[in-house]
This record gives sequence, structure tokens and C-alpha cells, in this order.
Amino acid sequence: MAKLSIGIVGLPNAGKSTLFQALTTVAVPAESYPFCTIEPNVGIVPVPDGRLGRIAELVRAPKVTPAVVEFVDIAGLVEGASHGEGLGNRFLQHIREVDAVAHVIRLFEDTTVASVTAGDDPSRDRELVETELALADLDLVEAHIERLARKARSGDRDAKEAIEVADRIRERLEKGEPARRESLTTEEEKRLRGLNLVTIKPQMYVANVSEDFWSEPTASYEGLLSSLRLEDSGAVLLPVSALLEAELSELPQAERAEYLGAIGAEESGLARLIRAGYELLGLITFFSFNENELRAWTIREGALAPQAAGTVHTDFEDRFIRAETIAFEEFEHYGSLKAAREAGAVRFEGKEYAVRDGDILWFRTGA
Ligand SMILES: Nc1nc2c(ncn2[C@@H]2O[C@H](COP(=O)(O)OP(=O)(O)OP(=O)(O)O)[C@@H](O)[C@H]2O)c(=O)[nH]1
Ligand SMILES: [Mg+2]
Repeated sequence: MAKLSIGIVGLPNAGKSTLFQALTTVAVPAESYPFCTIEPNVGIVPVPDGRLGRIAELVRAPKVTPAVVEFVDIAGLVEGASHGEGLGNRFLQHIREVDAVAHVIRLFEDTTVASVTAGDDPSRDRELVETELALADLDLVEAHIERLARKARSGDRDAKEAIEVADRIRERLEKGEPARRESLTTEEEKRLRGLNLVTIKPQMYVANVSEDFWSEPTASYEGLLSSLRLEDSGAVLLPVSALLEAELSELPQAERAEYLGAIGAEESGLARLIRAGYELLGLITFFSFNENELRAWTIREGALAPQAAGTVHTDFEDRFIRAETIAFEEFEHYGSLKAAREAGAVRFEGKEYAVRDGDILWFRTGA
């Protein structure tokens, strides 16, 4: 995987563009009226990773390239979006290709900012968006089933099996439930992959809370959970203040930690959001460096060394012979590659090696 991409969904005025703007350097309009995001906005941000800076110091890397995450901001969905109301359905096209979805729900109170719904029941807002997403996916699945049915009638056995899977998903979606709730085998999941269903993607909830959430004694994570009435206890829910993130992004880097400390938050929402994305998708980071460049790379947990080599250079996967590797912590302990080698701490690993988070890797490849 070259990079993680996250699509931002939610009702109009939930704070998606404000968050997006804060997260990325791309300037997009964030106005106090619905539908100001009319073009999809794509922004790329570096993944915050302290280990990269530490290696850079130790090896005095002339060039440092962090892993990146792509955010895609779309216009707000409204009730009936899946039937062409508002602009929602059309814009869903722009997030069909993302790896994960961040569902932004408005919990901040501000009477000057128009809310599309009554705005006093975040769980209703959440359900509204989820229903629209499910209905939009349902359209795709129904069309898919029709196509398969034609094939099945002409005797295609494989199409019959594909219909069985698609039918299960259809039943879920008809109930307004996300497709991800249906447990699928890898084979079944593959059959659906081409449809790019939005509700099959891993999803996290981003509660756009007031800036004083971290200092307000009565505000709590449990309070958020119950006001959103999340049934799925395994759901990922992140409290973030889009407004605060926007203010933070305007400060010089050096002043950010102090600002966060002052409001009682430990880390920026960006860092938490990206980490949640990595966890949601089971992604890990490995590093590579030579005399020219130090780089962080993103791969799936469990990926083997040849696949890691393939992210660095497509050819490397097939030509992989072995990898030299050392864990970040060990490298930091020895302080240099030379010292680590002399201590025998740099290992050789073969094709079956499952790369671990924080590994530094050097690939040996053949012709
Ligand atoms: N008080 C407060 N206002 C916010 C917050 N987040 C966003 N807003 C305001 O709400 C308005 C709408 O925010 P946007 O970020 O444009 O909302 P959106 O979700 O992108 O809306 P659409 O693009 O129309 O779907 C803007 O005036 C923001 O300044 C927040 O955390 N607190
Ligand atoms: Mg917007």
C-alpha cells in the first residue's frame, strides 16, 4: 500500500471542511452555509512519527520523506441524498476509492452555524448519514445482482455463487445497516471488491466536539458514546474539535504543544486520527535509508519482506533475495548502522519474514 486514504463524510455543516482544512495545507472554503464544498478536495499530509526524526538525527539524513495519508473531503449528505436530493450521492463517487471512512458528527453547539437537522440529537444525525450511505450502496448492489442474474440465466455457475454473497449484503443494506457488518470470507470479500461499497470500508466516528471538551469536567468519552447511541461496542470514536484543530494549524510548530497542554489535550487531532486510521486498517510503518534518503513506508500488518520491498520499488518484490533488518529501538540503542553491525544486531531475513512495525530494512535483490 503506497498510502492510506481517508474519506470524510457527514451532514452539511458538521465541520468536515474545517477539519479537512486544518488537517491539510490545502485551502478550501468553510462557510456558514450548507453545500459550500462543491468540488472534492484531496489533501496529503505527512504521518507524524517521532521515530523518523530520531533516525534522521542519528544518520544525519540529507533527505527525509515521511509516509503520507490522503484525506478526501466531500459535500455533506442530506436525507434523500441517495435519491438525488442535495449533492450527496454524486459526491460519494469521490470516496469510493478510499481505504477508510471518517464519519464526522456535529456535537459542538453554535447557534450561529446553521444545522441541517434540529442539531440537538447527534445520534439521529449519525443514523441519517448511515442510512443514506447504506441506500447509496444498495443501488450499486441491486444493479450488480441484476447483472449477475443475467449471467446466471445463461448458465454461469460462478455468477450464482456471487449472487448469494451479494444477496446477503443487500439484506443488510435494506435494513439500513452497513455492509461491513456482514462477516465475509476473503473469497467473498473479493467478489464484492470491484463495487467499491462505501459502507464496507472500515469506518471511524469523529465527534466534532466543542473546544472545551478536554477541560469541561462533565464532558466524557462515555457521554459521547451514549449521545451517539453506538450499538457496535468495537466502533472507533474520536473526539476532535475541528475549530481547535484549525487554530492549532495556524500556530507555529513550536507553540502547538504548549497550546494543546493549555487546553488539556495531549496530542493534535491529526495525530490521533491518523493513528486510528492505521489501527483500523491494520497498517504498520517500516523505514529505509541510504546515504541519500531516509524514508517511512506504510504496509499492512503481516506483510512479508518481499511485499515490503515491492512498496519501495515495484520490481523488488519479484527480485527479492533477502533483507537486512533491525528494529528501530535497537538501532537507536546502537546509534549507528556501523555499531549495530559490529554488535551483530543487524539480522538477515528471508522471503517468509513478516515485517514488524518500526523495522528498518535494506533489501538485497537479484536480476
Ligand atoms: N463553533 C464551532 N463551529 C464550527 C466547528 N467546526 C466547524 N464549525 C463551523 O461550522 C460551519 C460549517 O463548517 P464546515 O467545515 O464548512 O462544514 P462541512 O461539514 O464541510 O459542511 P458542507 O461542506 O456544507 O457539507 C463553519 O462556519 C465552521 O466555522 C466547531 O468545532 N465549532
Ligand atoms: Mg464542506
